Amino acid sequence: EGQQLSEEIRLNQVGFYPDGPKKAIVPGKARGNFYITTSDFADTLYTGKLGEELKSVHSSKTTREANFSQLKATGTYVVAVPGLGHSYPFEIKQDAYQDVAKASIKAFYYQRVSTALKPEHAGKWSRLAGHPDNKVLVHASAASKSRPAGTVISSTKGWYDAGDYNKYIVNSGITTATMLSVYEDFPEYFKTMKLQIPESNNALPDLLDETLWNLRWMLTMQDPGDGGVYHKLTTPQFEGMNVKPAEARQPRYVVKKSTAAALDFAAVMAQASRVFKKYEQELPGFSDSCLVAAKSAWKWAGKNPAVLYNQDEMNKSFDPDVSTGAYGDKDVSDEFDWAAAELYLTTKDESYYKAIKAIPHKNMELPSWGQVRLLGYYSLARLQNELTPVAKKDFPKLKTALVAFADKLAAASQNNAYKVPMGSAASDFVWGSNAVAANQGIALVQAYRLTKDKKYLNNALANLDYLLGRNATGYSFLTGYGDKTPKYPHHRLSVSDEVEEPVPGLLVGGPNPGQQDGCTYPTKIADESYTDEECSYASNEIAINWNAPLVYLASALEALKQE
Ligand code: 9MR
Repeated sequence: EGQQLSEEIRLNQVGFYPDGPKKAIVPGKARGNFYITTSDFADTLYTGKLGEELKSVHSSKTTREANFSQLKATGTYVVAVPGLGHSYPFEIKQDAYQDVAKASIKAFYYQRVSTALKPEHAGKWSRLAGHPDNKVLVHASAASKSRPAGTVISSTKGWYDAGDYNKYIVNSGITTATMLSVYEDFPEYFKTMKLQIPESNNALPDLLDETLWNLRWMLTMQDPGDGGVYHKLTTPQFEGMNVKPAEARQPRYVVKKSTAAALDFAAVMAQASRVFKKYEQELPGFSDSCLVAAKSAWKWAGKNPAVLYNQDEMNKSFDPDVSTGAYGDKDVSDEFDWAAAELYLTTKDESYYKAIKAIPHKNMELPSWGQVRLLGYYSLARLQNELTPVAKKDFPKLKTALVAFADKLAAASQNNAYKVPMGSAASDFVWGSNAVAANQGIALVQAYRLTKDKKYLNNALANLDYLLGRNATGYSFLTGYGDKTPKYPHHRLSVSDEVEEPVPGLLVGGPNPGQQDGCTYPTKIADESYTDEECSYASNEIAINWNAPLVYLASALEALKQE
């Protein structure tokens, strides 16, 4: 019985750890026993009972849990449910998410700007160089005394932000910080990881080499005349979906300095200065340059504390009009706190710490490109043993707040149709909801690091299960990893090349009932509002700030699995 594939059985399509929790979610109409069999159905290794009926908070659907955590033998299996069918085959193995961790980092290499990708590194996704960005124009909105409008500057390298070809400092901020943070939290794990990138044979861990590609670009976005940082480097309009990097001809501009850009830049550069201090020999002076850049951006922000990026306003006064991504944050108080925390941790100068408004702030909000306060808290927690007296005194309160934040997430997974922290609130399903799931995972890993309570790690893992298939859509949202994965992401690199499969290792945005792209969706139900179509930039685009928290989550689970 059960020998026909049922996509209604939802589970992490990549696999499970032998000693970890293992769950599939099946429709509520199923009842009775379920079986774990070998993928040829010959042997039944485990018989379990489906759980109580669980109600979705987003639709009238109900589910039941099939818990087979007790099965620990490595192998390839299916979940079989009488009357329903069987799941995709899945593996129980050590290092279950090692490939996911590596692929999600390698995806950043595929996003590199200003360079050719060679076959020995990129395989069939090799491509010609594009967007040299060595002749970028200063947009009228960004003109300064030393750099009047039309000045040509060089601003090469960096990562393409997403499915488009532009580079945005605000979004690079959280992304690059998340990459540096996973390294700072788990340096041992990255020591030997090889990604087959051009720098794989140098002395730096590949993760840091990849991150350097973007840091080098970010540094060029600071006006040396005053320390201000351009908000973005962009074409006036998005390129067509079929334009390859090497064929793109629109002029590129650096656009308007903003407070958010200066502060995100300051935070990242302060953290980079810390991380690369150990590599003085390989990168002489780099760490110091980062700190100098961070301090002058911080000073600029102090003098210009409320320059918010408002594209419509900008277009009223300056030509040419710019219609690409805005990343227009309207509240930069969290950016001030984050930059202050990173500058404090790198310099141990308490005047930076005193610039943080309150520790902890009463609004604990999950990190996203526009909400970065917790990034600073994570760093304070990471370096808790290095705090000076003022900060040390506050730390117990901060720890309590971080753990309480994770407690809410962990509790939410208890009354959720997929038994995951993600999606308990309708507000989780924003544009880029998959990054909400991944960032919740990071918050849970942080709580685990503070308490060593496995509950947090298991809930972080549950959100990875969510991303890799245990969700209301039945997709594993990571290109190339899982059985049912996005084939048509809104991603110019994947659309414009001649390769059938999309670039691998990219996390798509995920369910978003906003449906701002006007594509055809299967439903308006929040947790199912996803469509695997090129047109769907609101649910099926990829973005560096969505990949980075997946890098963190998968790498952290791999690094911590022995504990
Ligand atoms: O991730 C961004 C999301 O939070 C916003 O709601 C959305 C609309 O402003 O923009 C998203 O960011 C896009 C950016 O503006 C341009 N590059 C692609 C990004 C991902 O869709």
